[in-house]
Amino acid sequence: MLNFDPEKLKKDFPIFNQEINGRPLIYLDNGATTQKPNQVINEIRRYNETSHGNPHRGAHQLSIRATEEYDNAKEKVKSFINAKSIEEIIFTRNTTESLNLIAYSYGMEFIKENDEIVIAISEHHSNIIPWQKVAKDKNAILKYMYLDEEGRIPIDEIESKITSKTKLVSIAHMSNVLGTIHPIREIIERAHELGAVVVVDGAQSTPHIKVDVQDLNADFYVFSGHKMLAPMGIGVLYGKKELLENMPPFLTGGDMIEYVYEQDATFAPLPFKFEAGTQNVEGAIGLGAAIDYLQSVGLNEIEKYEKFLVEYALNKILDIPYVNIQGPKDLSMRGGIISFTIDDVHPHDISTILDSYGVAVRAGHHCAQPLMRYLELPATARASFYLYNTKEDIDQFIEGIKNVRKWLGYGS
Ligand code: 7TS
Repeated sequence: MLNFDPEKLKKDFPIFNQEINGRPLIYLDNGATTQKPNQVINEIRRYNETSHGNPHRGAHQLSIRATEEYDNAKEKVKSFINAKSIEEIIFTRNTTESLNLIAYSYGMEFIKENDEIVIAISEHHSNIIPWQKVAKDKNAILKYMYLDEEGRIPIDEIESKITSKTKLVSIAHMSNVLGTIHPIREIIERAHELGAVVVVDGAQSTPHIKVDVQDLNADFYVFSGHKMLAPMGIGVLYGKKELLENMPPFLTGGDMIEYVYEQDATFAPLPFKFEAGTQNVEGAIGLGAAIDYLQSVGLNEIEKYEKFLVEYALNKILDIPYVNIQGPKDLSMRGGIISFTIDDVHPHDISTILDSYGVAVRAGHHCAQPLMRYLELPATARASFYLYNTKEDIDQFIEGIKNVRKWLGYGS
């Protein structure tokens, strides 16, 4: 039994008060970005109407209020992922910026010639390109863990790729294409035994499953607000304090300094050392409100509900002979993402035809071109679920799928 009613919860999201092509909007592109509840929209409005100022810069009331609200949002993030202190929480723009910060600051400082960096073939470009750059600049080696036919990383692949030469492993907790939940606990244990640090790209996991960075023992954990009901332009980098303390600043300028002299400067303590310039305060406040909302439902409940939705959808899709599914069949290894193809139909046509049924799904390479090449697919269509999706949404999605080939003139 669920502790929330998805139909009722959906009413919190004003975007659903509209029709698309004469049908109720069915939003199944949550892997790309999510919608906002009134609780988040109203909180950002309240901040702008009562408390907007530049934090950490002034003694006047609005600056003080903005500082308190910004710091309070950081406290919420800290508790949400169970970090030890707010010194370990850096606000960035998004997952991409968080990964770049780690690559430029940690990678450029600590990766040396012939060191190995290990990632998975299923990574998003954001978790590939920064490591390509570090590997090229440092004459290091970028190695890939490959997947089995169900999109999982086999244990022997982990053991053969992560070795004593490995200095850093960077891995998505959940694949944005396959929905696979990777065995990051095992990967972290193996990497630590061999002295490597582990970066976890939590862009697709943090919104959907309970994340405890201390329990996982992740060295870095990154995610984006806009995939978890918050605005765009706010992201998070969690890093262990002892690592962050030894890393040089990424961006430099205002707010990240202690003393500045003509030729030199000393830097502010954590977390401010990594937060140069005026920050996205309303984004942070929106993220705080989104966390409150998610916690009021409960991450374990959300995960359970999404598993139900995926199972419901997969059972229906697997009955359709011309639809092919990517990713693990075992539900315990996958989250709320279903990538699929339809025989003889380009994924962009699937997306366009589903749009005429009011159903929003993504089509393309999903910013994972090496994975697409590995799977020998030009593209897939992808449905990705969240807590406001309902069984009826899936029924409408399936009805749309059953009509795709008919639209294009096939018999069935
Ligand atoms: N890592 C993963 C696993 C992602 O899914 C994404 C975004 C990113 C990093 C980058 O996040 P950003 O907020 O910095 O852009 N993934 C997707 C997607 O699957 N469709 O659109 C964006």
